[in-house]
Amino acid sequence: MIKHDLHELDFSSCEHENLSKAKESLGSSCWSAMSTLSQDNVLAEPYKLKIVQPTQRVADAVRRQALKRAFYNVYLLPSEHVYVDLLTETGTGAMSDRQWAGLMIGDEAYAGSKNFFRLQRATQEVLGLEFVVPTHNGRGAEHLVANIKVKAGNYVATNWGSPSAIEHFKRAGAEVYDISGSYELHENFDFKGNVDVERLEALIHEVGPDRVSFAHVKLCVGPLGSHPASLANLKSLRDLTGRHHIPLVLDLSYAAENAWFVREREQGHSNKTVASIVKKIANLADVAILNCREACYANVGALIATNDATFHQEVRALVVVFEGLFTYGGLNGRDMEAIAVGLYEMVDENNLRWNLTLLRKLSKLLQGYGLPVVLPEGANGVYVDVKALLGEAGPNDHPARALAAFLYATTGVRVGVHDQLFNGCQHELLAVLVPKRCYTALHVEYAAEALRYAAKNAKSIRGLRSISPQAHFLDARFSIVGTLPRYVRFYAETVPEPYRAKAVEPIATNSREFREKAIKEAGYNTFLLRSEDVYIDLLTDSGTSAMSDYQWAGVMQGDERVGSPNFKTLQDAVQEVLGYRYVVPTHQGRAGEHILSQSLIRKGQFVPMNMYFTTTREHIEMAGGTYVDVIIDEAKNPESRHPFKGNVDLKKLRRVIEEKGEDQIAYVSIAPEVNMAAGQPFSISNIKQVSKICHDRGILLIYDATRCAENAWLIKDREPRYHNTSVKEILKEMMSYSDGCTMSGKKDCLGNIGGFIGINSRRLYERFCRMVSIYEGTRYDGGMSGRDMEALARGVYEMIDDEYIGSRVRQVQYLGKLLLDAKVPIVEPVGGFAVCLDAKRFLPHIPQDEFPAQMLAAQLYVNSGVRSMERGVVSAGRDHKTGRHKYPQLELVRLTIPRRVYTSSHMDVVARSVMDLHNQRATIGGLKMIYEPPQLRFFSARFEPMEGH
Ligand code: P71
Repeated sequence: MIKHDLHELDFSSCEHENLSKAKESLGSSCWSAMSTLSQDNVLAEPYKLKIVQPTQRVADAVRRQALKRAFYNVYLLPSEHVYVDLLTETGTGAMSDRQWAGLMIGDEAYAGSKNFFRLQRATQEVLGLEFVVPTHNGRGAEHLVANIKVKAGNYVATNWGSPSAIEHFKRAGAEVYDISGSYELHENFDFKGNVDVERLEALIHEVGPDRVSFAHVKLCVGPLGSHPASLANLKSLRDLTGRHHIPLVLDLSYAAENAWFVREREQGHSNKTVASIVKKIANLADVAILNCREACYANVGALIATNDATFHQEVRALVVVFEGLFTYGGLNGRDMEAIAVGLYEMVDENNLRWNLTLLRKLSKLLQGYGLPVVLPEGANGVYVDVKALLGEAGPNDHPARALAAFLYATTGVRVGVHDQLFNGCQHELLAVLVPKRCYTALHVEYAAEALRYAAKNAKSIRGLRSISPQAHFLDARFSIVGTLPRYVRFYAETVPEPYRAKAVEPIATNSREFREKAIKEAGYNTFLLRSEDVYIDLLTDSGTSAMSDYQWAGVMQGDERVGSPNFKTLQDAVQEVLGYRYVVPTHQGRAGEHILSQSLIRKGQFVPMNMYFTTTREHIEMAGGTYVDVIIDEAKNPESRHPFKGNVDLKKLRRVIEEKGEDQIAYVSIAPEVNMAAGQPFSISNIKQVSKICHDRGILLIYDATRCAENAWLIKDREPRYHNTSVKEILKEMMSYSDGCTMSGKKDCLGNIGGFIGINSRRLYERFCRMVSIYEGTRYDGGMSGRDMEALARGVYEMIDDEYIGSRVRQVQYLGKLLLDAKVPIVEPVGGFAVCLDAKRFLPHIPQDEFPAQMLAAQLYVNSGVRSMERGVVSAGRDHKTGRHKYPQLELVRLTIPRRVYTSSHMDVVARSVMDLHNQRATIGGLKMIYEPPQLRFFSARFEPMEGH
């Protein structure tokens, strides 16, 4: 859990929820054997976020108004007014990157689309069924099946799993007969989804098999929540229907979850794969329906699959009437492709395990808060028994709906309702349905807090009255009995990420043996690993951000012609957000450094900096300049808790200028959030003075603005005068003290590539432009594509969103806090983009010329697949004059957190692994360098362990 307010964090004394809390809530089974991370103990999402969709907090007044306009029916609320949306997980989850890629290879042919054949193959491989007809969604499939299979006046026996199916059966003239098991809501039984086979048998005896059109069973849904059926139960159902030649229609939308529970709870299946159990279940069916919105992470579509050639012909004949052609069934080619990919993901056990882990976490939290949760936990959500919660004192009229309305109005969390209106459900349930791969542990914690709050304040809810008696539950309208009760404003301790996942990218786990081999082959250099062999990649935050959906929309709007408007968007963004007059695009940061250094430095000149950065110094030196360090001494002491260790030592700065002479100073180069000092910020009061010193002497002050927004946030957090100032304003002020900047667009600006120079002087602008046209591209693109400029421009606006940047930095601080609590030596205070392990204190027995940080990074990878970066003696390189290693004071391993990519659960895994290494630190030895390139050696140097290790 991340505290709302960082001011509350006092690292020395604060008692903070740490890993043991996380461990508790995730269930201890996940935490065993952590030292060798493998697929069997996934603790965090088995994916990273790839596209995020920002969510807005919604003001109280807006929510109340929205609820009124929605006639107190949460299903009628506009989603943009919902903060955390747990209304339904059907069609609302995040597609994988491969599914999104599938959209791009949609073959929009009318007949015989490529994507249909891929879909057919996936159906055969995953379900083991030969024939498939797609339909536009579940209702489309149910409609066709009802139309073909129902004989008017006959019975359809169903477990009441799908309200829309029942509607279709009735419309086709069937008498609907309930064969759902008769379990109590709170009965503790593993398979409350079991079908009442005896009841079906009784029906067959009573009316004769000819009068039963078919049996219809939807797995893992129903009036009690989302409970599975045992394989034995399904088999006996199959035996019965088979004996009487009654077709069995199985809705397999939750077959994978059902299979998971079969393996977990039913004897004799513990060594089977989910995929094999799914196939087994599917093969019990004469007709299978699959709602792809529920089953396979798709936003649209369903399938009818069968081995029955005659039935298949019938479906093909009818699909053209209601849906489309048999090779597209009312779907885009691209959606068929996304479904085909999704079918394989449906039986992916890493995904399933995590989805269910998150649900279990939610259930445990709610139970801990004393809410009456339906147990055992089911497949698609957590159900809260509102009658038990509110008791006699609660309202009689639609209590669950009233509670859902109150929950939304007060907290912005929306949940579903299962009641009489929903499928004639006899209970009053809040259905907390978590969209798959979309929300994180923090969202779930927030929702749990919201539910606790609503439950506590619900006593005074008076209920809702229906004003639309015949309406479907989605459209029903209500008036409120009395008024919404007065309430104490909701305050959550948990601050969830201000976005949800819209696309995810699977990440690999592998064995320790595999990683030992991989790091050896990489010469113990994490730069030389293949990313596909990395589990959690904390090498860098550079170019690794997840872009927002809005940025991706910008990618689509890239204009690749000469004179692209995308440059103008970028120029406007830089001028508006950073305040520079002129903008010179460059393909990334170091290109700007090249141009700047070559344009401003005369051989023999000096560049004072607040610590060096590798590429920046390289370019200064290549231009014949010399870097002079003017950062405060505290920056080099990892134990100093100075809040602004990025500050310039003004005395040092004045001295350099005096000693060298003003005209020997090419410019002063200052970096916000100093990279090599573990992300330490400077303060406004310091930079103001630096600016004055420079400008009094006619010296240019140029920023390396790479992480300027994070610095601004840290100013807001740590510099008392700025607590109530927005990041946007702080940043504008910060930048106003300089004359220009280079910028790597790959960090704070949320681009995957790109950069620019901002400059106020017209003369310098022209000079830079001449260089750009030689080395980069034109002055209107800097070698970037139109789409990248557009995405970057949009990122520049997004980086100054206080919610976003706060959440970003809090995540970093959270990891730091976990490590500090465990007494792991890290650089303090924790900066805004990385947590740095202090290798000198971590491995005091390894001398610096045996590269302790390099080895620590290698061992972290071996331990858990987490990739980090050495920032010590290897990165510092050699002294050009003496040829000897430069021995930097800081010997660090940087755990760099990409933006909007990983979750707090990933941070828990990282922390756990570092602690593990710390416990066994005495066994770790040093390295010797066996290959060294001439420049920026850290990228490609190779090492091997010292003898004896
Ligand atoms: C980082 C990077 C990327 C990197 C660069 C060199 C070695 C290892 C990793 C890049 C920066 C940066 C600062 C403060 C300029 C650049 C170059 N950082 N200034 O931290 O942090 O920008 O990568 O866009 O060319 O992993 P560029």
